[in-house]
Amino acid sequence: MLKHSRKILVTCALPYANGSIHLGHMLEHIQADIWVRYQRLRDNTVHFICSDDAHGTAIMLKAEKMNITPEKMIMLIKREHEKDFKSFDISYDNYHSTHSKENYELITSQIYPKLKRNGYISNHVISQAFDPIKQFFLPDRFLKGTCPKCKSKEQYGDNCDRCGATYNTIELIEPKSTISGATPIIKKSKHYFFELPKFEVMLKNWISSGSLQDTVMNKIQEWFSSGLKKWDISRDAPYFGINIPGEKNKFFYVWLDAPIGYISCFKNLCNKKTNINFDEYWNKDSQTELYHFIGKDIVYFHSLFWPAILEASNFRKPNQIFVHGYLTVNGKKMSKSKGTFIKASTYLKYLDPECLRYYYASKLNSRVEDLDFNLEDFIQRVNTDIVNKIVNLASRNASFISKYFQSTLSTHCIQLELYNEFVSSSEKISRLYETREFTHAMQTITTLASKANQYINEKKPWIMAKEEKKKKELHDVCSLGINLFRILIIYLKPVMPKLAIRTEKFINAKLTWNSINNPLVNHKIAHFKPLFSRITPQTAKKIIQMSDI
Ligand code: NOT
Ligand code: ZN
Repeated sequence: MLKHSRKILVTCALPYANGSIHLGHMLEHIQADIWVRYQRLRDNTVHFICSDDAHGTAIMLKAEKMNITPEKMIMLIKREHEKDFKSFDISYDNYHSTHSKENYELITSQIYPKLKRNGYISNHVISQAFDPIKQFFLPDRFLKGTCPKCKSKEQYGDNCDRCGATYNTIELIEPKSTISGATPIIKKSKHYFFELPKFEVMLKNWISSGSLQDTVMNKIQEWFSSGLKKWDISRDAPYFGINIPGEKNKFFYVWLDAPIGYISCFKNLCNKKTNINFDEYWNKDSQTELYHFIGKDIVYFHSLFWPAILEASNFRKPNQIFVHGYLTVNGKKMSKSKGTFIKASTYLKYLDPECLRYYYASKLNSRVEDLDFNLEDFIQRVNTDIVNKIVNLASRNASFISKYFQSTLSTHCIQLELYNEFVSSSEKISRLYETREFTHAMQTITTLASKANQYINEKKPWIMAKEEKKKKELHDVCSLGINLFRILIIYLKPVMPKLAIRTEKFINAKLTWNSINNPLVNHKIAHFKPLFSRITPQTAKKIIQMSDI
């Protein structure tokens, strides 16, 4: 029976264009890429997209500090981001920027006019902290002062790290601008608001359709019980962003144009390729699937604002939001001063990207849990699982096949029960990939690898090779070993695409999911070359030593 192939659009959160990609970002992009590659391996159609998030005050200030225009800075950073993602084999079909023609047009001539027309935009004059030296309104993160509740010092403008209180910037005691050090003055200005409370019923329905993980649902219930509030979507000049139509000195808040970047990136992809239909993916009644991979810090934007904006402007909503936890390094929060802030490019100087892909896969599940990159554990896990268990299975059998049997596998497959056990695990492994239980999927694969090795240990081909009358059995045993190895690499292909390519060359056959049912018989393989290198602790340590460069 022919199964209908699914049509899926997948995104990662858009990285800010003001800094380098680090191992924390990579957790999300690798998680999504594994899921995407799995879907492709199962013959589903996937469009996997991302962009740089290029607007906002932080980007404007960073460019000013670097003494270049924001346009120039975001261009340089985008180039660097794309290079890092490519090096880690993140298989984006398109990588765009929110500072783009498509994004500008979508927001100014489609989405915003629709929001206005449908009565979802209002404006009010509000009072805000203003930096009298820099002459601009201060975002919460650029204000520090004493918490109005617990009186602890050095707290940000919107919430207190110490007691958890949230408050309005103007309530902060003895506030100071973190940019100029000046005491801010309070100034009035007109702001535009999106009427989020009008979407409460729709959002509750959307959430009850299974779009969120359980822990995320609980958080959202809290937000519902404290009441949805109107969302301030405008910012005053100077601001690096998209000008609000009909206003000279007002811009859309970056958090409005960033998610719209998901749509505009896809639009840009459709403009480049003729065979993708934009409406099929974004129309209100779209039958295709849409998933966003994000970190737990930006759940509010994706589970409340974003679906509401989509509903209000007549687009489809996501099927699910896949939220992951934070990355810690050797048990600590990533921090530049503690040597735990590891840039993607630093890692790449010393280590194979597939080691990180495997390590993350071996620890990721579908829950919103933090994941620790522990250097010792990383070295051990990769060396034990990939080198000792999996790749070793190929090398220990391949030498006999090439030495005695002209590199050709035997004409039939022995031990069908063992082979079939490998085949029948495909259902379980599929389900685990589909539900993002990668840690379980990797355990299932390595358990199979151990079984295969145990079988070879029992058969002892190195002893059989010494007896002429055992040659036939030697041929069969080693051929089975290679066939089992082949299945393992098919299962690992979403996680380790480069290892899979090298294996295809060695085995001289394409590794497809459907091919596992038929063992390779009477099939010529290539001469074995080492497929994967062991990690040496000295090299691995360098990524910590060099972490802040
Ligand atoms: N640049 C943001 C961040 O937290 C993510 C933006 C994701 C896009 O790194 N948007 N939405 N919604
Ligand atoms: Zn406090």
